[in-house]
Amino acid sequence: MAAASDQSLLEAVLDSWDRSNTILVNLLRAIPPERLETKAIEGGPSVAGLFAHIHYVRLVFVSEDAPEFARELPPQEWAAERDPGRTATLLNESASAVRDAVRGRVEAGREMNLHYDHPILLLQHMIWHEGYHHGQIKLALKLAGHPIDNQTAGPITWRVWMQKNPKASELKTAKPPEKSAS
Ligand code: NI
Repeated sequence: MAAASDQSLLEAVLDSWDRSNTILVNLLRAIPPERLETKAIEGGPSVAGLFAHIHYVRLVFVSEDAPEFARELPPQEWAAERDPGRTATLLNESASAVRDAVRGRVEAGREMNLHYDHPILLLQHMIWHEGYHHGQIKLALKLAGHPIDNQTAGPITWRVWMQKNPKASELKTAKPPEKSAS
């Protein structure tokens, strides 16, 4: 396969990751802050805890598989952040770490250190993992009597995957911030 074609496939894969993170952050922003403590079952994780878990898992896999792109791990996997704005910032940062790790290892032609037959599988694993928890979050809200209706969910989730030439405003959260200096 020609190198140019490889590059365009990589960009498409990275775009899929950006869209997946946008959808996750859009879901977070669609949930009233007072409902972040909702749980599907007694003793299970809260909605806020699930978002924290997603962030943590991203960073653990980056640290294990491409440590040159590792960022500081939160002290606790399920430590729920109460401020959705802060959670959104963290999710954008960990999305950026995954993106950098996958791009870095693909472009360097290097394998991941511990898992995966190809660096792109890290990204696809995270998309699968986060879709799994996305459904759990929506179900928890539904069971608590606060469903996100389809009119709200459609444009901020499925449409982000499918639409061609998404408008810049809708992609804004898709672009993780540039890596911070810290
Ligand atoms: Ni999980």
